[in-house]
Amino acid sequence: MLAKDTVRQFLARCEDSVLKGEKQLAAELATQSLERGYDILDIVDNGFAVGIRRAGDLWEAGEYFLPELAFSAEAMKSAMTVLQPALIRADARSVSKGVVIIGTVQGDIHDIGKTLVATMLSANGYQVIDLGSDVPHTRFLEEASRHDHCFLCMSALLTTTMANQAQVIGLLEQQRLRDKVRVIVGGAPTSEPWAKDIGADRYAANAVEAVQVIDSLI
Ligand code: B1M
Repeated sequence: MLAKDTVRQFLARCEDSVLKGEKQLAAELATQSLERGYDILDIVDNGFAVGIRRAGDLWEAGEYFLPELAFSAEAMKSAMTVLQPALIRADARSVSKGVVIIGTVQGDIHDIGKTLVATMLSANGYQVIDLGSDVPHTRFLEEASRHDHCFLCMSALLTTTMANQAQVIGLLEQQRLRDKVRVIVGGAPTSEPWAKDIGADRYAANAVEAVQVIDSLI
């Protein structure tokens, strides 16, 4: 019981460090979570990520200004930088299960969730080619054309950029690449029906689901 309370308090501190945009503290807490042997995914999902989402809610409510949201994002990223190598080490497989190309679509610079998905896929034995954020459609196509078979994961966090996922799929079809690429879409405004509408192979709601979905497509 005491241990549970301690973890809960620790998660609250992680959340708070991101909410308040305390970059150094977030990195320190991430380091401590490794030293204490906590479940890293739990720390990310139920600690740091809660903080960044709350910051977004405050921004939407007009209580935070954009610089405050940006500070929160910086704090989240500093924690992720500490945790990423451990996430990969935690579950790394020696043989690649396949190539995954991942990126956030054009016009969209949100990269925290995409990077978490990329990290989890690497940790689960995929060779991940991370194209970053604000990725031009042609860049996805260029990379896909280099591989015999691959998975393409597109992230979109804005309702104004999610349509770019559909455009990339259209271009894959036009260039006759669609048959050798399995397309999985994700990001907060996207959904299972959206994936069906635009002709994606699957939708994944989060990083863990992305691994499960791609495993099921092999
Ligand atoms: Co922005 N932003 N933002 N933002 N931001 C949102 C998305 C918003 C919902 C905030 C809000 O209004 N509450 C809103 C979008 C509204 C809408 O479209 N309907 C918004 C807006 C409007 C904007 C700007 C337009 C603001 C402005 O300039 N006026 C601007 C856009 C700039 C641009 O992209 N062109 C902007 C800017 C920013 C910051 C730079 C300040 C910063 C981004 C920093 C960065 O990423 N480097 C930021 C942030 C931090 C957010 C919120 C608060 C948090 C996003 C995040 O990192 N979440 C966000 C509000 C929110 O999400 N509640 C918001 C944590 C992350 C772990 O979760 O990204 O959801 P998430 O990823 C999850 C799943 O979605 C899924 O798995 C991940 C892990 O579990 N997933 C995938 C994601 N990608 C996947 C790909 C897959 C599978 C699963 O492939 C198969």
